Amino acid sequence: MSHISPVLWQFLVKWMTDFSLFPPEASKIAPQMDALYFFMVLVSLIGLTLVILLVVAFSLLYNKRRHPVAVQIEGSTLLEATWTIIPLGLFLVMFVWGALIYFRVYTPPNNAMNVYVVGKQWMWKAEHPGGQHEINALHVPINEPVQITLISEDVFHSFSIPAFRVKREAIPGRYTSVWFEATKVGKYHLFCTQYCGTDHSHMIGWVYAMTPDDYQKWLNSSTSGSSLAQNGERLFASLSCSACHNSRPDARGPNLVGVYGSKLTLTDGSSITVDDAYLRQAILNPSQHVTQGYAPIMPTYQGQISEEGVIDLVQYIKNLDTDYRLKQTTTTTTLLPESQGKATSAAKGMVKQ
Ligand code: HEC
Ligand SMILES: [Cu+2]
Repeated sequence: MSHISPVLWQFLVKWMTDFSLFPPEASKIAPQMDALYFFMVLVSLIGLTLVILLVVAFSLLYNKRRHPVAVQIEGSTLLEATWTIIPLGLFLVMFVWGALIYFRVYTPPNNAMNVYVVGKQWMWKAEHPGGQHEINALHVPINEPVQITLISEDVFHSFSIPAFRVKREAIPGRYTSVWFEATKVGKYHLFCTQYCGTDHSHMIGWVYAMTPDDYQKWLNSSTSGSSLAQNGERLFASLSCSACHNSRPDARGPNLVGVYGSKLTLTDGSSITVDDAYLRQAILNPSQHVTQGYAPIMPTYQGQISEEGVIDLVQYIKNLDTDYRLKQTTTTTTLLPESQGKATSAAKGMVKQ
């Protein structure tokens, strides 16, 4: 849209930003979304003007003084076809345009970095893969696609960053995701836009869009000492997952190396691609989908692991197909003296693969 009149566009955007009627355009999708929005406003304004003009014109042209006796007018096919086809065309343009943007917003690119965000009465907790945690704040690099994997610990929340034009529900018991690519360094509002209880209005925070260099510095300065995957590895040992999931020939559970992204065949013959949501489900509700060739002996961990813990486990299992294992084993097994034996045997089992 901006090519129509750059000056007018600049003026509009600046005016609206300064008057806080409109959030800044700070992501790649924002100008595209706004173009559609302004198109719709424009079409509505034209329609409104047309209707008002006709009302005024007709009430002057056909008032009682000029036409004391009403004349019955039969329909006009041409007229009716015109006022049907033109609006239909306009609405179809909006529909197709909107659908294209919708698919773009909700389909993260494969190379997107992932940040987990957990909503809870009444705060947003963000977790970066490196283990950096933050509350009611989210640091992201600019010019890089960022995927947010969302979940709620209690009720429905809605994760919204107006400056990026993204919004997605955080649902208890299910991962949802949204993605954006920030384009401008700055500090932007983060909201919960779903009424979620007494302190809903306090469920707000800030998004800090930084240059990749600054983001890297921030990552280094806020590290908690271990990555999500490392936390997950410790949980994997302390919850005795490794008792069944190892690569020993007599293992009672499947080997989880490389399971992420693979296609599993289930006992009912259907097949399923393993993603974050599937891993979460497999841990908390194992009897729902049982992998073919295995007995349904895995206990449920519902209520025993927090959402953050599940995220750690998911991140650990996701990374089992990389050389992460080899690099981390030594550091991690020394961190948890009480379950060192278990951790080491798990590590041995996994590394062999
Ligand atoms: C008593 C043994 C046992 C324990 C303990 C156990 N599992 Fe399992 N797990 C299994 C079996 C058997 C399957 C395959 C059958 C099924 O899908 O339920 C499985 C399936 C899975 C799957 C689905 C992937 C696949 O290849 O089928 C995941 C993910 C998983 N387990 C993770 C875990 C995690 C994480 C823990 C610890 C919190 C854990 N398991 C504890 C036995 C176990
Ligand atoms: Cu909320």
